[in-house]
Amino acid sequence: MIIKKAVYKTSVVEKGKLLQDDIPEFAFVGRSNVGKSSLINMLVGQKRLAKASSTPGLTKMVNYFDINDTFRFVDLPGYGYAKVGKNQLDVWAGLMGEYLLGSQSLDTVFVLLDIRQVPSELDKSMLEFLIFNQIPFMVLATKSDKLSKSKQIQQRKIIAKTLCIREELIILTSAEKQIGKEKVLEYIENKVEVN
Ligand SMILES: Nc1nc2c(ncn2[C@@H]2O[C@H](COP(=O)(O)OP(=O)(O)O)[C@@H](O)[C@H]2O)c(=O)[nH]1
Ligand SMILES: [Mg+2]
Repeated sequence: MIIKKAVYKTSVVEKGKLLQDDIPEFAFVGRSNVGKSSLINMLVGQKRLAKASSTPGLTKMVNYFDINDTFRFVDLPGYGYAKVGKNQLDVWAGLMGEYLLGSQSLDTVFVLLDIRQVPSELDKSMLEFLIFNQIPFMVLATKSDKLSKSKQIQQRKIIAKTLCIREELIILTSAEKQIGKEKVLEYIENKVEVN
């Protein structure tokens, strides 16, 4: 699939205001700084559609992008900054939880993980949440350019094991080196076709 058109639609900061249109949505979640904005930009072939920020975790909003007039990318708030621990539940009580449980058009959640790191407790609870709620997901391991090929394969095994998922659910990506673009777009194309 070729992305011919990708435009910013809107941002939502308040609960109750999320879009409910009949357009399939592919959402991106992950820890702040994991490379979410960079990956969205890489997929659509634009430098700054989703802003890559160097001050992570400041804005808690849901950003929508219309792609090829057929589906949407949804950039969800980054999690895991500052107050973890007793406020961990706030993650699910906030906009992200409302989106994940309430969006009628959600097709798949792309969970981004830094390929160099063992998934955090929050990453694990995100996966458990998606599985428990039967929300389809794929794991995108980001920044794979930072590791050698053999290290990438090794890390992918570790991530799969930590999350108790099959390795095939993990796509290796790099926004820097344009890795994984075809695989992700092919996945989306197949999902949009059957809908
Ligand atoms: N080497 C490398 N750096 C990346 C890659 N993707 C993102 N980064 C860097 O990681 C930082 C966070 O990226 P950003 O897209 O803003 O992350 P977000 O907070 O998840 O949206 C930035 O400094 C990016 O330049 C990648 O594929 N390779
Ligand atoms: Mg970002």
